[in-house]
Amino acid sequence: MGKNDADVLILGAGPAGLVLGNLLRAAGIDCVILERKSREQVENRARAGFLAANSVRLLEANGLADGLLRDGVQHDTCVFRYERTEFEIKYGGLAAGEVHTVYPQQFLVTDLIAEFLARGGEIKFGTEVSSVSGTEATVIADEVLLRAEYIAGCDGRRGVSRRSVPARVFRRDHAISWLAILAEAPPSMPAVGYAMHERGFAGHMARTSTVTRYYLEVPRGEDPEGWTDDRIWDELHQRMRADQYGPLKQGAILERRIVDLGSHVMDTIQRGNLFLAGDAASLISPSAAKGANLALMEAEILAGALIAAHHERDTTALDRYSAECLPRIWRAQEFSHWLIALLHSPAGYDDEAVFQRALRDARLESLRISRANQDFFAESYVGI
Ligand code: RFL
Repeated sequence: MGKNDADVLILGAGPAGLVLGNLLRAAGIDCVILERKSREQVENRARAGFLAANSVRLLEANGLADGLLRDGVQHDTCVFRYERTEFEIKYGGLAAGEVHTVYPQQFLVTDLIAEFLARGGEIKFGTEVSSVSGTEATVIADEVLLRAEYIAGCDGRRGVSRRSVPARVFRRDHAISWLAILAEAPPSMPAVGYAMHERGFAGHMARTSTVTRYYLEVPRGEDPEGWTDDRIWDELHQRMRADQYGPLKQGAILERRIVDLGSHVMDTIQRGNLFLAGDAASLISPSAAKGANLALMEAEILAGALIAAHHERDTTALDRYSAECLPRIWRAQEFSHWLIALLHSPAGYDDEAVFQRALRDARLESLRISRANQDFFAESYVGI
């Protein structure tokens, strides 16, 4: 280890940092993960659930998929409900031929922590990083200076490592907010339901046989505590047109939080010996379920580049890390923007609102009747 505290210091024990750490440990690289929360907190943080086929392949190929292959559920269906009708896209049977595996993120994180420790990795929980230097390859954690050969900034959307990379940052606020709800209730439909209603968007995403995620579009600045269980179910029933298509399976609301839909992309995601991955590198709205999948893809690319640099002193892939990741990040962003435009449209009856809703209905109609449109959707939805 020499004068360094580790070969690679990883900031953040989320999906990005933990996959990276596991791949580096498998290649015999010494790495330490610094995580500000406790182990219990990170193992209980419910967020994503939809893993793309490529993410599953990556986890399987690296011995990280036992839990998700055992308990994950494959989903290949998406339902769109709107004023005119309801239709279903079975994307698993379309051109891309791929499905999602639904496995809650906190289960994946729990598995990845256990495996990283079994591979001899070290995680310092409850350790807050306050600054990072990519040029010096140092971090300050709990007022102690730590050194490494390389630093991986996997500390998410509110981490410190992003601020240490002088990059051009492209931000987009979609000016849309969702109330993200976790309900202790079985899914009400196979996999994903998107409902467009004059009261606003409502979404349904399967999680496990006993927990389902729902979303409700709400005004910006809404207080989640103003949403009682009854009010949530009433609103979901209206927007998902339960009268017409059957009631939702109800249960206690376990979590309600506001998610402001926004994106940011940094161009570049590296500086000296500091490399960003996951939400630290780019933020994407949860509409298309891409965030955790991008995090895994970047962790894989970064692991390969760090292994080549450490073992073979070949930094070609590290030098190209941003160039390798950014086109994939932009493709995910493009689809996420497309989907946001499909799912939301202004209320009211002025010309602009009616025009926007007519365009939205035309897009839905193309998706409903055109196999080519459905193939595009399937490939973009499940691919990364
Ligand atoms: P994470 O998971 O946020 O982990 C970052 C970690 O860094 C720690 N940290 C620090 N540690 C030390 N010092 C500091 N200064 C630190 N600052 C931060 C944090 O405590 C944390 O443990 O980032 P990562 O690894 O990049 O993973 C990204 C994913 O978590 C995220 O993209 C997804 O959850 C987004 N997302 C979804 N993605 C999907 O692919 N499919 C989905 O279905 C999906 N659903 C969602 C989502 C995100 C949601 N929210 C909460 C915005 C649903 C929701 C509601």
